[in-house]
Amino acid sequence: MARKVFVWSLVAVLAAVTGVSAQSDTDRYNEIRATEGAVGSATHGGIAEGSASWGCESGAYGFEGPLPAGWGILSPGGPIQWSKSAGCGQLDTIVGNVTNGSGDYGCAVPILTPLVAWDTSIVTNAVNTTLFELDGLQFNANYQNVDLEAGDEFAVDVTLNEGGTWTNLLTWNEDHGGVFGPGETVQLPLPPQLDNQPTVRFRFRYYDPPAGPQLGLFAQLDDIELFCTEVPVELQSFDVE
Ligand SMILES: [Ca+2]
Ligand SMILES: [Ca+2]
Ligand SMILES: [Ca+2]
Repeated sequence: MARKVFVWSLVAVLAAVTGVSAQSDTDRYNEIRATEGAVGSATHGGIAEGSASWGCESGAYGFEGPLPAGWGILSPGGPIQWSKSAGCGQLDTIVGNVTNGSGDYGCAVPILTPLVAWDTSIVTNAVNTTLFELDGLQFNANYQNVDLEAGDEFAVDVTLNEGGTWTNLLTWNEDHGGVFGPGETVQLPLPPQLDNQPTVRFRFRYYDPPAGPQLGLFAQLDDIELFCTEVPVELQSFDVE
């Protein structure tokens, strides 16, 4: 499954998911978005953690079981945090999974609490991409934007240094999906800087960037999958006798 071939049309996908077409993937990689959030302070937000990790050959994580080993919830900006299906209360009972996925899903629902500041991320385990080229990150999502002073955003970031610096790969500040579905299936191309690295972690961040409390509705995630191509060892190194 991990070697399933996708046609990752870089320009088309970037234009579709971010509205950006002129910027190269390297430019986007170099656009440092945020530095806060060392992964060591992540919790599990009340979701159980399993023993199997996620990565190039694990297939998708669809929130049906416990979190993959090493995943965490990082919520430095306030009381709202990603949780799983039933933890989202009325969003789950009234709306349900509107990501294009099925069954359980990840969700955060600021609209169901009093107005507060928030900043919550689902952070993946550290993936060792040695001997792999990363083809792309795929996930199902639904993001309901509130654009009062551009107060809320959904972003996907990556770190190669355990949260010391995060680099932005995608930002949404507009609706993606309908309140009652459908959702959106995202195929995010990944820059070559992520290939052949010892620790690659992604985060799915939902937050309100301006100072103070902002209004938010909800975000949902499901079926998060990394697509990789294994690089044959003979192309990486050879013995000299
Ligand atoms: Ca699911
Ligand atoms: Ca917004
Ligand atoms: Ca804020």
